[in-house]
Amino acid sequence: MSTRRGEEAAWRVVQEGFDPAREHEMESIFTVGNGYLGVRGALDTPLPGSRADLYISGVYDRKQPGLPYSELEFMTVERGDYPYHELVSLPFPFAVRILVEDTPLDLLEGPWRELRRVLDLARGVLGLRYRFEDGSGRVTTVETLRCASLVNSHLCLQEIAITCENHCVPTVLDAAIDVAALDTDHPHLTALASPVEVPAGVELHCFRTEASDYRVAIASRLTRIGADGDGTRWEVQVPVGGTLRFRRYVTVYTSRDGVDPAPAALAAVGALRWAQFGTLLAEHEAAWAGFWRRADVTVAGSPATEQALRFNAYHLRIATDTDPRTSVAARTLTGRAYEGHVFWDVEIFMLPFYLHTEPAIARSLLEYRHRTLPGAREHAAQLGCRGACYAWESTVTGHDVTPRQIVLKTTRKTIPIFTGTEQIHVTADVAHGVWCYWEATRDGAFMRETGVEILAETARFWASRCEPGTRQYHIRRVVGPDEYHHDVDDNAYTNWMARLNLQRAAQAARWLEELAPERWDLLVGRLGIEREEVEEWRRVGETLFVPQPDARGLIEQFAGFFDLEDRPLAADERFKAPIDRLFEWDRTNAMQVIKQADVLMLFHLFPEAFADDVVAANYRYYEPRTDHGSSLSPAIHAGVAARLGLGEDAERYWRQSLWLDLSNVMNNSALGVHAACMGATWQALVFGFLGLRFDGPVPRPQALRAGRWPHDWRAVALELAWRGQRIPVAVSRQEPA
Ligand code: IFM
Repeated sequence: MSTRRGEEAAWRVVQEGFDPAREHEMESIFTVGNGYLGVRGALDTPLPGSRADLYISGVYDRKQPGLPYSELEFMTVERGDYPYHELVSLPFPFAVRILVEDTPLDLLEGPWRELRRVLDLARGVLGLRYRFEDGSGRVTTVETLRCASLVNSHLCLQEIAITCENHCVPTVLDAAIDVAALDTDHPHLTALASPVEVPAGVELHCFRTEASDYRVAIASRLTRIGADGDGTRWEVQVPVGGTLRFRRYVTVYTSRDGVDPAPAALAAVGALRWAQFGTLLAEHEAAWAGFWRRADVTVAGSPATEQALRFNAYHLRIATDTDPRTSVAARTLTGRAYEGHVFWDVEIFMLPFYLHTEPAIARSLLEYRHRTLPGAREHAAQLGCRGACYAWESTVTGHDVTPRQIVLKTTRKTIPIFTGTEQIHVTADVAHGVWCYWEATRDGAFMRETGVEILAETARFWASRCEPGTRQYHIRRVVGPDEYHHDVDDNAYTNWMARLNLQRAAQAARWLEELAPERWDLLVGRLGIEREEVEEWRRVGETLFVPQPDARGLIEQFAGFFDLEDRPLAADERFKAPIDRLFEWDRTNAMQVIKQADVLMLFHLFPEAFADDVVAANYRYYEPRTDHGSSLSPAIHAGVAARLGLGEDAERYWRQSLWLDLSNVMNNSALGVHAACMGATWQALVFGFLGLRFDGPVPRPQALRAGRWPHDWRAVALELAWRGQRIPVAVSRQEPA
């Protein structure tokens, strides 16, 4: 019995009680979504100051200067007129207000006895239970359930049950969506009058985004079970102990969906019958069950690990779907940090998870990069180069939306941001993603129609960006993964990835030319590729300087890194990077202090390319100099430490990464969950603790690694999608005889 309870608990995330100071963080964690939309997990009656937002993938608008960037105190200055700068927040579609004989059930005002928020990961539903007792001793229990359908991405479902435990007085449910504070809460929106007649009992809200001119419609229809008809406001009296039950359909459409959103939302909500509600919920749950068959990881001996892995997989799933016009924002559809921008996080940190669980999603994420090639070409031209340079921060067109300056709200101090023009490794990261997809799927159609073009255009960028030296090419003035250093030359990670990009582009070009010469000729004609260009990619790749291990086995992060001031980091300076580190950027730039895994990224991505002693020497050197100011860092350290048999380090970093949002390790989960960290955690498990290798006919783990697992793990099992098959992977710890 207790085992079953443990097993069930590993499928749930539960919050008991209520702490107003942590409410924004809870809203991120308890988000429901389906990749088309995400609704933060606010209380059904959101509190004043709540960030009860609905986000729709791809709906961006011009920057609102009053809204923060990546942290609440980071503001940005003038960002120009680009209309797709910032993910738009829309009103909360699950809002209800409940009154017991004119007394609102209010968590801040009235006494309440119980609050429980349960995210049921297996079913993809969020349940809330509240128990209120007012000044007259009247006890009312409210239970709600909500989800964003995984089957019909435009549909959300909600159930509300109100039990009048010890009273029989008129009880009111008002389910009107709150649009009163558009200016402050949803500043990108202008409310529009409905262009169509709205049937009685149905609510329709129409909006327009200011600069991007998207139209959005949200329709809501609610009924009381046992009553006839629909209505937004209900006043009912039930006998003592009686329960009032309501159900709501919400439909959401935008002009991006190729329809007129208001009639589409109305028609969709109107076409649903109440008798279907149970079936729609069951279909949604069946879709989640299907996902878990592909994505679940069991860790015998550690239900807490299973639970956190499931929480991460849940969030990665609700972050995206198969719409190739959009990708995954750094904080997904759960919050507004980084303004909804897409980074290298997707290809390097998340893609392996999708590749091996939902390859169709992986494909669409790469198609997004194909569709955004025009923006990337413009970006390359702005940087004085040929080909395509992907934006460090991208939204829907591929134009670079990285702020050039950040202003600290409290002091008005500004810092320049170099990443938009210098963190160009993202271009090679995308190319690497294309190659990984090809390796994992052998999807020839994708490679012919999409992959080769990305590889070719990115290789052209590098061929023009690399500078010839006396004997070798060099890449100067970049920011590597470690963002504390800018204007650096020959960053090992960037150069390694650029070389690979050039080599693979040459390889893919040859492949296409041999396999489908007419297709290659078309591409050559369309892109104006000169015959000698492919040879140039090969030659530049071959002669590009890539830092190698020195006599100590160390790879220098960039030219001159070892000459910088070397001051050991105090324990309390790690994981909570002091804000000065960013704001005293010129001083930081002169020190050997690293924000996140940089050289170590190479060992993570290309484990076979480096001997253990080289990996160990670099880990020993760089790890103490890294402050993990980025959530992308701990999982990489966990995986590399697991390879090296540094069990204690591996476990410590693993724990930090696995529970990063559930424990609010970075103290900023209020602004959305950290999707790259979630994807990297999965990789630390699969490539680090299981040591998965792809050097045979099918991927295989290295059973020996089990000796380096956290002490409580007995066995790990999962399935991996690989070239059209599903490969079971199971490893057990060998108990000493
Ligand atoms: O892409 C990352 C970067 O590596 C570190 N800062 C945050 C970005 C978004 O997650």
